[in-house]
Amino acid sequence: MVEIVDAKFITSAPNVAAAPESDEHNEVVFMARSNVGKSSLLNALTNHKGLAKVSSTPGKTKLINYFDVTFMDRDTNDKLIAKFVDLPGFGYAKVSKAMKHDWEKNLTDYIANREQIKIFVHLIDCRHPHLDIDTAVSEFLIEHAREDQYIVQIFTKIDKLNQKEQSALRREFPSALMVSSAKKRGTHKVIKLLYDILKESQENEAKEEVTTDED
Ligand SMILES: Nc1nc2c(ncn2[C@@H]2O[C@H](COP(=O)(O)OP(=O)(O)OP(=O)(O)O)[C@@H](O)[C@H]2O)c(=O)[nH]1
Ligand SMILES: [Mg+2]
Repeated sequence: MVEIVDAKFITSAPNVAAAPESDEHNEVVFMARSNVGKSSLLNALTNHKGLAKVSSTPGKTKLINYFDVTFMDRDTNDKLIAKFVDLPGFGYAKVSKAMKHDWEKNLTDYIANREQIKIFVHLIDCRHPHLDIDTAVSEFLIEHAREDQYIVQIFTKIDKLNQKEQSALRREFPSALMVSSAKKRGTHKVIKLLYDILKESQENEAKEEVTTDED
């Protein structure tokens, strides 16, 4: 079993220019419409109640927050270090138009220009799987993701659907994951998937370094 054994806040940045420097491609970016449950999921994944602030007032997280996260494979004792990045929620209606524009520009800049991103995690409220804004985000990601980057879709608050509704959603989005941070369901699958992607890409990068060294 893979677990996250350590997670700590490193820093906040207002934009991509102020993001922490790093040579690694090990960032997992969490993006969601405001109030979808992003902070709750970060806390559930890392088993750390107060890591990311959960709020009942949408749009509270306005900075890009960075966390150092240590994965551990309990079967092999392999460790892997990554960064989780909590992006500000998008599509929050109650901010002024100008502010909304700045905010969205900031986010799209970040997604398109932050080299270190390995995985985009797009969180969607399971009760509203077809919102225009989420479709727009999906399309933006598909268009902008590099060949070596991954997109993972996760439906949140799955405890709000009954079994029948869950099955229907699963049939419609067969490659998406489903979680409930409140009931701690689905979190292990998320951790395992992120770990497997990060691990494989780390090994590939190591191989590439060897080949370039030999040139
Ligand atoms: N039922 C249920 N409620 C949840 C779940 N996850 C989060 N919530 C609730 O949804 C609300 C928003 O949760 P947050 O984790 O703060 O959401 P966020 O996406 O980080 O929101 P912003 O940072 O404001 O954009 C809170 O009231 C949470 O308690 C879940 O799995 N199930
Ligand atoms: Mg939040």
